[in-house]
Amino acid sequence: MSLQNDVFVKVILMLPNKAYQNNNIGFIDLIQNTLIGFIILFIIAFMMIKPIDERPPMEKHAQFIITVTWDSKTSDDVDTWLESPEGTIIYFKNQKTDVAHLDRDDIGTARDTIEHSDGTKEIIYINQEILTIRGIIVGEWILNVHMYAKRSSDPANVVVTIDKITPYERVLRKQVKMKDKGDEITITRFTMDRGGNILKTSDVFKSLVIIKTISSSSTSPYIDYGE
Ligand SMILES: [Ca+2]
Repeated sequence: MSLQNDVFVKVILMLPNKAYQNNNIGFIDLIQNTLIGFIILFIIAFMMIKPIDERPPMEKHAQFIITVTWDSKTSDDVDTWLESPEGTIIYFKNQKTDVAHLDRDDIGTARDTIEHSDGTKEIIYINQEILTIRGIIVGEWILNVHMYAKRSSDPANVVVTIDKITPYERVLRKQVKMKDKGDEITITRFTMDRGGNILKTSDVFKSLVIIKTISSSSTSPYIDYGE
């Protein structure tokens, strides 16, 4: 028993009625034990409180990787064109936007030579453009390929894939042949919902090159098929 209780008990014992004194000592012990019980429960409850995470919730974005690959040893220049539901067109002159970006404009074998640190040069044959969709815009997206420069005599075999990253899913794989300079093909038109899911697709042709040509002609001349 604590010092405070000893003092309190001594005061109680000074009262004349012995029975009354004994009853009060028992009552004091009951109050004390109940109070200790509440304190223990309060400590346990406090320890079980989950700390509040003040960090903002991580925003999840669906990510799509569009890959356009064609014959590795040709100097043909295929271009990737993508129109978002808002009407933004991503292509070699508008490579970086808020929701999508084109990694580079592959112009064929002309840029396939790399120079190492020791000065030696190596040719890595790869003709490929990669376009990444980093956000969700509900509506219809249109993906085209365009033969900007046709330097080889054989038709170009162009393979287009669309991969959803989270969770991974191969959305599309399509191969087309492009014979002439200026050829433009709508690979797919796909409708995206709020969850980043592809609801439906079609391949009804819509020229994006012509749209950009017309919209650019009022401000600056757009050279369509120049090399
Ligand atoms: Ca290109």
